[in-house]
Amino acid sequence: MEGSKGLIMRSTGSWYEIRSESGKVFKGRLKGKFKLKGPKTSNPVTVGDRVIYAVEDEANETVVIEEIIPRTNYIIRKSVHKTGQGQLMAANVDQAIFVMTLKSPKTSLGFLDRFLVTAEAFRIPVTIVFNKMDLLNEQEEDQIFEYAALYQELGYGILFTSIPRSQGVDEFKAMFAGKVSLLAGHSGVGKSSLLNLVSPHLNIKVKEISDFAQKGVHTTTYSTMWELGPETYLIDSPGINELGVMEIEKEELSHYFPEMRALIGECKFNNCLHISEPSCAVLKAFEAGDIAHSRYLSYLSIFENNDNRR
Ligand SMILES: Nc1nc2c(ncn2[C@@H]2O[C@H](COP(=O)(O)OP(=O)(O)O)[C@@H](O)[C@H]2O)c(=O)[nH]1
Ligand SMILES: [Mg+2]
Ligand SMILES: [Zn+2]
Repeated sequence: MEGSKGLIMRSTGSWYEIRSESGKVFKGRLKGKFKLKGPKTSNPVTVGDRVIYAVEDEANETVVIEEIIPRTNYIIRKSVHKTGQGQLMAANVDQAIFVMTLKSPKTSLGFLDRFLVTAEAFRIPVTIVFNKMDLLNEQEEDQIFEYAALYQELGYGILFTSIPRSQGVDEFKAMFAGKVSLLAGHSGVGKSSLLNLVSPHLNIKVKEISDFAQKGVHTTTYSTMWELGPETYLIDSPGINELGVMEIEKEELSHYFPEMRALIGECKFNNCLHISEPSCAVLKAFEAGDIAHSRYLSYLSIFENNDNRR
């Protein structure tokens, strides 16, 4: 059993829950002299990490984590205690699914854009799910289609859903298969309801998934991973909705707006911030209507570090 491969499903700080390839769950700890290769963080291993472990105690089903398999990506957030170290929230995330609604409750484009910027920074593809389509009148529906066209053009996946109409529900279920996903969005948009359709037996456990959007409340939290099906996992991270407030360097910000990223090389100054510089390709595109007003506003808002989460 030496050198088996496993998946980290849960962490409590010093102990980890590791799923073997055959589906057995072990309790594991890090090897004493654990060599860290990744970023400097308060927790070296996180949910979603693929690891190599060795069985330590067969009877007690405990293992020792010997190695972390290189990550395809990871989510890190500034440490609660500002020790300069970040906290790893999750690793090897295949996709994020962002559920939003135009009303009951309203999700602002600013909140969406902040989430998208963070996802771009961590290289996580996003699908935007517009839920509660049944609540919209014709005008509001047109508004949603306009949003959808904008974000589709930017490269994001789009899905329209309504639970009472069973609209988009099969597509929603299919999105999860064979992937490690994050589910995000404001409280009340329908995440739990949609998730119940994907995996009814999880029902109660993940009821409060990603519903931690309370402003300013930072607690030490650990992510958990739920198995929805074969090779299909959902990361439940209390910090997901806080990702939108992650600090990003001003100089880097435009890299995380796909429509700006393509233009950056054309600005006169290579350190252009696209605010008021002369011969700025981004400003030119904005003035020509090639960059959406709402997107540029989000850029400015994040740039100024305004709290624009709602
Ligand atoms: N009209 C309508 N209501 C929905 C839909 N999806 C969810 N809801 C309702 O919205 C409320 C909040 O849903 P919930 O799943 O708890 O949202 P969460 O906070 O994102 O997990 C519940 O009363 C759901 O029944 C939908 O597509 N249409
Ligand atoms: Mg919920
Ligand atoms: Zn510029």
